[in-house]
Amino acid sequence: AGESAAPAIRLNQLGFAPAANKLAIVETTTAGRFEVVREGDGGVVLEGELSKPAAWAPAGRSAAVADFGALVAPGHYRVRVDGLPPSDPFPVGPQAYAGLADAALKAFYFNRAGSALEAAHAGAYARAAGHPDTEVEIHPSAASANRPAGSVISAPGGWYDAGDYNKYVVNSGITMYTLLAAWEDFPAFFRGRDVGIPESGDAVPDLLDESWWNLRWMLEMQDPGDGGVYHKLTNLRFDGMVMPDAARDRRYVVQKGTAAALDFAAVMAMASRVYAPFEAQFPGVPARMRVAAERAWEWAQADPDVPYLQPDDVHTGAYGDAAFDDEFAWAAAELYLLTGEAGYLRAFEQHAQAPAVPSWASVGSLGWMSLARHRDRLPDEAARTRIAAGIDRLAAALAARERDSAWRVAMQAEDFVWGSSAQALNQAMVLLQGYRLSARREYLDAAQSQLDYVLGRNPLGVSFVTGQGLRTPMHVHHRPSQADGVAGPVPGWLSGGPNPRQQDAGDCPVPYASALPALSWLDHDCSYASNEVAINWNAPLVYVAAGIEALTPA
Ligand code: G3I
Ligand code: 9MR
Repeated sequence: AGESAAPAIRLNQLGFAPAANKLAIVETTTAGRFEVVREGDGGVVLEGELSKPAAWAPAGRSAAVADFGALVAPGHYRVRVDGLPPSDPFPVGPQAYAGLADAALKAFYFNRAGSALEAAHAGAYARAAGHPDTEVEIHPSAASANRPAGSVISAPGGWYDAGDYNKYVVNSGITMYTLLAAWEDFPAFFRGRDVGIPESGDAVPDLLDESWWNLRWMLEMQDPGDGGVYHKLTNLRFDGMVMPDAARDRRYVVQKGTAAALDFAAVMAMASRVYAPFEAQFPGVPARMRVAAERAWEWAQADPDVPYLQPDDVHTGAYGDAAFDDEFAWAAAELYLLTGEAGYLRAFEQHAQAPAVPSWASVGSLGWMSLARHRDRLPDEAARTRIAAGIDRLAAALAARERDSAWRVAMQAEDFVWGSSAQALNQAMVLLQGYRLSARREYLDAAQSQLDYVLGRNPLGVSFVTGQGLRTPMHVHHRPSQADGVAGPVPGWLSGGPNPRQQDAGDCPVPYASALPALSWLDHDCSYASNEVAINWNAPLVYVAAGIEALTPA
């Protein structure tokens, strides 16, 4: 169903839980009525008035809202409006997004570096191992007294970052936060899941087994000599569009930097806390993570302003960032929660800015969210109030934007950046944080609305997750998906989404159909700027799918 035309009535292609808010968007300029009909006998189960049509700048189109939240009976339905083709059929029923959360987590397994994927777990996507990374060269930019340029280290495992085969510490930062936060916020959901990875069925939830695959790689990215952390493990140039085992270029660790050290410190401090109850399965690991976090923090105290500067001979992803207050704030927050030392809380207060929707380069709000989650460990009521209020302000602003937009989404033109689908989901994560703190139903509904956007209630009528929905991306920029000889893409991956900058236009043989922010998407494997996949984009998909599943009332 990948290429069929999108209908004028758009909705979440996976449907809804019975108690969820339920919206459809009708592309129309005229007011009118809508009805919801049962699949099968066509019986009308609900009628209502469309909202007054309004424009939405990112799509340059007018739309009206059909609100059918009153429909709670499980079943299969369509939305109908006179003069338009009916919507796709959609289900209402329990466990609406449990399978989505599983698939989104399973995608990380499919991107494991240094591991064969066996058919028992990977099915049609079974493949040989690639990139063992047991002999990785120290790039001249990363040389130190104990590890001179050209010497060799071992840093196996981890996930491929995205559609490429390199491994980047900074992008692993927000990714690990989001996955471990999903565990901390929704343990009951994840405790019961079996996503079919080699470790499924052991004493550790699959979410934490899969996360360990990347954490154990990250630990090797720290120089034992000085505690500094390499920015990335990479080829000098991107691999061709081949399977992992056919990609044999030499691998390097490149330049230590402040962002890598602090993201690493934050992740290891958080992971030390999260894995502590699993000491029996990971003996010695929480303590090792704590030491690693403290050493990286100390490195950054001594080198507080070392941006990543891409060496001339390195041409892979940069993940360059020159502002470190947010990384300091996040790492300080996690280290405070791990150690209880007041100095870290002072450091958080010194560096923290008002929370913003997070991204790989903007991680300050991750510290706010961790402190809010563990606010019982804050020293006093004033601190607890301040942290909760900071998150609530951002959630309230996003909910107001969602409420006031014609497409009922907080996304505005400037949110359509490289990875806009994840921007929508990170907005949803903030809304869910706000909901957890205040139980304001409008925050949960707005988060649902953001997920609806990603799953098809958008001007393209596409569910941006491979294999999840009726019209999904078929040609993501993802080397295994392109090279494996299987017709469909590897499932469970979030496409980056519309990005009007179109930085890949020169590499694409076909033009984008539109330059409008919300329409600037190309389902072609050339399109790394709008149709790549990435671990930091899939992580909020895991978080939001599980969170809405867990938080929507039964
Ligand atoms: O910093 C400017 C900001 O000031 C401005 O407001 C904004 C407006 O669009 O642009 C900002 O810079 C953008 C930057 O991301 C930060 O969001 C750049 O235009 C944009 O080109 C850049 O895109 C990054 C892209 O790599 C190219 O470097 C993406 O965020 C990042 O997700 C992506 O990551 C790649 C890795 O490099 C390699 N692996 C695949 C991965 C996913 O495509
Ligand atoms: O495949 C690469 C993708 O993972 C990156 O996100 C993207 C931007 O850095 O670059 C892709 O590689 C392309 C390169 O930048 C330009 N020549 C074509 C490469 C493959 O499409």
